[in-house]
Amino acid sequence: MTATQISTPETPVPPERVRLRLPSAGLCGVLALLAALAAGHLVAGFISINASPYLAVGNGAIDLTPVQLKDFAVRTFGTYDKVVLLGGMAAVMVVVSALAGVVSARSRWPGVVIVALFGLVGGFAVYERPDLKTVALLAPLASLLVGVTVFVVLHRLAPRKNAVAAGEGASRRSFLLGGAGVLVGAGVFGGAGQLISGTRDATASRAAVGTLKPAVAAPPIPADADFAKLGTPSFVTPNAQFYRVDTALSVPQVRTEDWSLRIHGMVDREMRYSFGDIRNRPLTERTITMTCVSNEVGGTYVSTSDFIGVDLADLLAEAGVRPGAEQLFCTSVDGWTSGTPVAAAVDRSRGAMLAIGMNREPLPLEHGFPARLVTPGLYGYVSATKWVVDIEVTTWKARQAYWLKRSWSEQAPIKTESRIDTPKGFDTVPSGEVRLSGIAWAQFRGIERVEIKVDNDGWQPVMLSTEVNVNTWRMWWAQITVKPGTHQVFVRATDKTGYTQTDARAGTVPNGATGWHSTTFIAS
Ligand SMILES: Nc1nc2c(c(=O)[nH]1)N[C@H]1C(S)=C(S)[C@@H](COP(=O)(O)O)O[C@H]1N2
Ligand SMILES: [Mo]
Repeated sequence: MTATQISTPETPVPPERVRLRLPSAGLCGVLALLAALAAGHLVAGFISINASPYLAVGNGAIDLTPVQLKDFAVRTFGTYDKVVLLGGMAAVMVVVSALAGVVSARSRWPGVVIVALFGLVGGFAVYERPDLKTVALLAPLASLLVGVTVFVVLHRLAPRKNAVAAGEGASRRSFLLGGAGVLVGAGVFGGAGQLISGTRDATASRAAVGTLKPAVAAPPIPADADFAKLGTPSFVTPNAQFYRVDTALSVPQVRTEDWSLRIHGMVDREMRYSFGDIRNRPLTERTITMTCVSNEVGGTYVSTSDFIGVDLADLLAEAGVRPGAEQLFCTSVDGWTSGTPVAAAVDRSRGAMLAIGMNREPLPLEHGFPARLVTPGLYGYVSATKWVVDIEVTTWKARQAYWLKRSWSEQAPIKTESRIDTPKGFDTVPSGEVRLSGIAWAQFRGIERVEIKVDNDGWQPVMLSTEVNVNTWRMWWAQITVKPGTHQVFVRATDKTGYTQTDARAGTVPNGATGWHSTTFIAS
């Protein structure tokens, strides 16, 4: 005991004297939150990083977010939508926990209750995840216990308002020391959780698969299949640039040895395939352009890859699809589901695949390693389950897939679309001859014609690239002559069924955007 502490009055202190200073009270809340999150993250490192209450709450928030808001987030922040979500959540949590501390200035109980509630929300979010077992609840439990304990301890250490000046110094010192300890501990334990989960990831498993050689290779892409020199995308999208859309906050980590695909439901024989079973079959390679239903007119959620895998129709034939079956209810390891029409999946002319590779490499982890579905001509949410582990052959009535429950359509053929890539909006180009370029797609029908309309002129056809196949995009270019000033160009495509894109604007919900893309540029 130091002399200063002995001099603290022993007489009961009036209530206003024991109040915490508000900044320290707020700090108690925030530090308890950090400690709780770190403890949960550490325990989750040993089970599954998705059991981390922070990620589980984020994933839960994604599933609960109204469809318009989610669509807005995907369109606005693109692949960063998840960073924005996690950052936003962190901000909200810090504010709420600081408030929890502040309202506990007099008594620790409000804060204890709020911190415990945080833990329960985390526990509920973990409990709700289809990919986690009951042991995963240990992570939010650790969060709850550590959060409450840290809060109580710091609350006891925190300097009191109006405390006798002599006692205050010591108290503030031990509080700051305790706080710093919590901060360092949270960093160390949270980081350890991240590292430990990293040792369980699928990177090594993917590397072990090695280069994939198809038995039936896709025809080589002709040199004039794109106009990349004029500003279109390259015909085949490099894996690292392939658009990514999914609801998974942390990329599911599935090692090949842990993966299998079950096909069951309205089938004659239930089938189960291991990764080896698939990989050792003769593999087929197909060049396919995928598109997301959330792609706005002029958007970038469209990419092309040489997918390697096996015919989905072969696997379904081995299982023996029974009459009356309508959809493949496909489940990802993270619980996400899609409903693919059986008719599209068994149509060999369409060529739906269980893919294990993109551009001769195993699937990148974020694109579904070890295996995913790809169904040409249908938007990804009904056709392209990543990390797929289960296919239940069933009816539309019996099962409702993830996005179907959230107001998107059951049937989702990709709409005929076109886009202008150059000039970009508000580019300035020399007047006179101007080159325009872009892309068009109408998967499984094929592009017949692309036209542009400059200012008030009529529609004029453009040059199309060599067609690779009807399931891929086609590039276009045109040369026009313009006077100095501002010009607006529209583009529209016609597919091989004779359908020409409508100018009627429709949003992405429920089954894909419509309308003509346009660009406005300045000729100087
Ligand atoms: N497991 C899982 N698979 C999924 C999704 C998802 O959220 N989870 N999103 C789908 C959607 S909406 C699209 S457009 C495609 C995108 O595939 P990509 O990320 O490889 O481009 O994946 C589909 N498969
Ligand atoms: Mo999508």
